[in-house]
Amino acid sequence: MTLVRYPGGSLSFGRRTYVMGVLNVTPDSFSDGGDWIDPDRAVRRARTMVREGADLVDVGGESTRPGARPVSAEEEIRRVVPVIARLARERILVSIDSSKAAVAEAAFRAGAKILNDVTALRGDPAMGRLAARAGVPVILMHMKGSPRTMQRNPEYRDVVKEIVSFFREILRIALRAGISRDKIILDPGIGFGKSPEHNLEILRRLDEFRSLGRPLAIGTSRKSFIGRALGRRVDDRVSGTAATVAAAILRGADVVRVHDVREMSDVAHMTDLLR
Ligand code: HH2
Repeated sequence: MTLVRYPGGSLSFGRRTYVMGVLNVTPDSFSDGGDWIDPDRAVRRARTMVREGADLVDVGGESTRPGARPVSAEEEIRRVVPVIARLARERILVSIDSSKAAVAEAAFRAGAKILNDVTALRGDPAMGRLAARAGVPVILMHMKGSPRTMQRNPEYRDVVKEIVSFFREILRIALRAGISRDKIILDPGIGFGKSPEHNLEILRRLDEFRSLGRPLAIGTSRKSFIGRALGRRVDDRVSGTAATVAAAILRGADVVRVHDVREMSDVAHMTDLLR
């Protein structure tokens, strides 16, 4: 069992899978853009996700979908902070999905307890030290390139080996910034600079990341490789997502980041019983 402490509590990995519900407070996210931009609706959605089995809610104010338009820190803060503050008051565990230190800092001040950084500290030189000072767990995700360019014909010799080496290097960088090893969670970044075949291979070989000795998070929910495999539009990928969630859990995923919380909580619970 691996205990990961956040300010005021802890997650104990190894016993069961944690379900992270996605809350995009954005006008342009790939599957739910515009749905939760209104703070009241966002808070209601978060409450529903918790009722349906989410252990934590991942709040983001900037879309990272391929080609997404960057957003200023001020705009991102304006979107996420009021929502986080209200969720924190209701004791809902919140992670902040951001690559900007100013946004993360405002989010921690509003009550977010976990950092989810899709750039793995590379997006903002101040992020590592900020996370260290805040004493929060940090999800470090692999991405090849930037959201603007990442889907332009990504190539790897061996996608899993390359991500493992990336994680080794990024762990060193995180430790140098003062983040303790036992606060780190790794995520191979499904869909971030990967072809559909790369995403499938990562999922088939997910157990190879276990050698790094840290909990694994994975975000397959509704992503385009599922649409490509099944010929389904973004609002019709729940079954495909369920298959990926079950497969990931059987190969060692500790956190699954999902939009369809009710369905994926069932999948996670059932798969945990079969593991
Ligand atoms: N995927 C997305 C965003 N954040 N964080 C982690 N750790 N892992 C992921 O796979 C991941 C992530 C993209 O999905 P979504 O938030 O639904 O869309 P958008 O970036 O368009 O807001």
